[in-house]
Amino acid sequence: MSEQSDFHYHLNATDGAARLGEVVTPRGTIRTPAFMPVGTAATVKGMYPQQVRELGADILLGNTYHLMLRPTAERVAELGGLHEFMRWPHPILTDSGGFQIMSLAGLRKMSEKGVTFRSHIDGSYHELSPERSVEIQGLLGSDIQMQLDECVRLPATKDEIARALRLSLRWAERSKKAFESQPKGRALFGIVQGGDDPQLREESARGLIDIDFPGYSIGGLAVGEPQAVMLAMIEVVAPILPTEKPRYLMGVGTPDDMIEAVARGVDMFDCVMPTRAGRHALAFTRFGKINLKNARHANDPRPLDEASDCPAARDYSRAYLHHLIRCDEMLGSMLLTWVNLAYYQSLMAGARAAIGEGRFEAYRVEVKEGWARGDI
Ligand code: PRF
Repeated sequence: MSEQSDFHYHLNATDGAARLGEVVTPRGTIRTPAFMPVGTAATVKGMYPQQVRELGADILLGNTYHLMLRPTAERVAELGGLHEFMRWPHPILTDSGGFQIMSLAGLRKMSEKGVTFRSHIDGSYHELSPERSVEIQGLLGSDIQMQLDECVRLPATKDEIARALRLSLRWAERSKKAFESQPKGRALFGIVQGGDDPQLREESARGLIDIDFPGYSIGGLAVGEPQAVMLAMIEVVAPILPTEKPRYLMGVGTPDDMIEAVARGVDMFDCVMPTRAGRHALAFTRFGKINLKNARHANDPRPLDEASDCPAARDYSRAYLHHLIRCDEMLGSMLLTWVNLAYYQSLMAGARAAIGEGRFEAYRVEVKEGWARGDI
């Protein structure tokens, strides 16, 4: 495979700490800052792949944990890999499974070797080691893979955070070794842990940089700490990370979290928020959050945002959306998921344009004023 098709990152412009760039993979280029819609079970719930693409998504996220249980990585591989299986030919990033085991699985046991856990679906026992996680992500055909890590919820003691980050560093090394046999052009990211402790964050980042990865994830945030703590940890980690590699803030977040993280040098995000909130009647717009369950929308003929490019935000009345939700109609979930993913993508497109033109600070102020003003 040529140099050209190898995985790499291009930093095209900076504006303060904010970065405009491109992550180049053989399956396509990811324009950063990027939001990656979550396609946990080989589907972005309620959306057609082509529709997600048309909103401007360059990459989706898939989950080792869910896919190893159903339909299994081996089955996906036999069926041609995850891209072919779900008919998404563009890049896919997969999470390693540890975080999902912690939040979803029953009975878990952590050891140096890995994690054993019980499936949340049928209670069956499974094992996940750093090596097996990378093997599964390889079988899926993931373009950007994550090391297996241990994420501790906050608040936690310094000892507990230190133990988890050091275990994650040892797993990072094993993951990298296991990844060596995979085809060129794919990437494995190390994951920075270290909780809410600046010293431990630095230890984690430096340890991963010594091992050397083509990109770095920032994990262990948005797990119970205030936003100010999360942002402070990004301010510790981002300046240590190599400028020529992409940085991915895992599982974050709200539009405000993303704008603030971009301002501190983060390139990639994923979160279930736009899709999950959409299934729960919550719309993200440039006027802030709008809860369509609220009876005040029952007779409102206005669309969510008449100036939006998204048909779901522009062409359907709030009264109709409210009605669909009241009746538990699946179109209600589909339209609001569409609205939210369109908004998340437009927020990132706006950030990229602003960074390129050296006006990111003005953009940040402008979007925040819109959320503060509200929709009426
Ligand atoms: N580790 C992994 N996946 C994650 C996280 C983490 O720390 C988070 C934390 N916000 C979300 N997803 N592997």
